[in-house]
Amino acid sequence: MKIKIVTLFKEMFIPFLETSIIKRAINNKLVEVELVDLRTYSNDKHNHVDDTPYGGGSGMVIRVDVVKRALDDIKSSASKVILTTPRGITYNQQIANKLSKEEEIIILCGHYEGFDERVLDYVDYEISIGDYVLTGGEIAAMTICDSIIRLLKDVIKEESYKDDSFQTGLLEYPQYTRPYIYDDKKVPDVLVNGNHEEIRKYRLYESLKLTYLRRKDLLDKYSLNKEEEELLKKIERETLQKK
Ligand code: 6GU
Repeated sequence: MKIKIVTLFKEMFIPFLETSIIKRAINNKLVEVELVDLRTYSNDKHNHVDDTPYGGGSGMVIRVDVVKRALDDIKSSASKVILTTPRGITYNQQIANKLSKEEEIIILCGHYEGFDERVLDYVDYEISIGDYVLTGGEIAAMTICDSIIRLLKDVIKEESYKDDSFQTGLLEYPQYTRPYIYDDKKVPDVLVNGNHEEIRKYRLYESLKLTYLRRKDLLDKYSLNKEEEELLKKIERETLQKK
């Protein structure tokens, strides 16, 4: 996969691209990431990419002609163009899974100033990463990149993400490692007994319980199998008793 990021702040991406799993994925050629400076596509001598808004008001607006020149230069027939904006659809794992199957994506980093509305004619998706406002789309672009890159073949072992919160539709079960006792708290017995069937059942139960207690909205979308239905009934009974 190829990811092109169009931004006025390329430097923000350097530590992100040069650390840990993302760095390794790039070095192993599992993904190619290109940083594109929008300013290169300005056509005035001061390298302006924005101008004052029609109708007046404070702030500046990114010009559509500058963005279009950038896209014309870097777009291929396979590219999907994403604009990061708080107005977009809220990003989630399902969108990450879908985007991870694309050959090439271009991410246009939004800006607190905003883009000329006509930019939308050249964009496939408008994406927000949640209901809060960032000063620019760079952190959103990194979030999107990170979540996509980790899903690409050979970047991490599939076992590492198949139980992820949201990948299954349930929140992930709790994990423990050494020490066995810490501050008088022991690791649950079932995890040290070596009975794999019991461990599987315990983890499923804990996953369901966390999701039930914290994210009922996820559970409503999830289709339960027979075993999960039984476990959930038990969880419902137990929480009612506690109240
Ligand atoms: Cl994509 N951009 C900005 N500026 N703020 C956001 C966002 C994006 N997603 C959530 N807040």
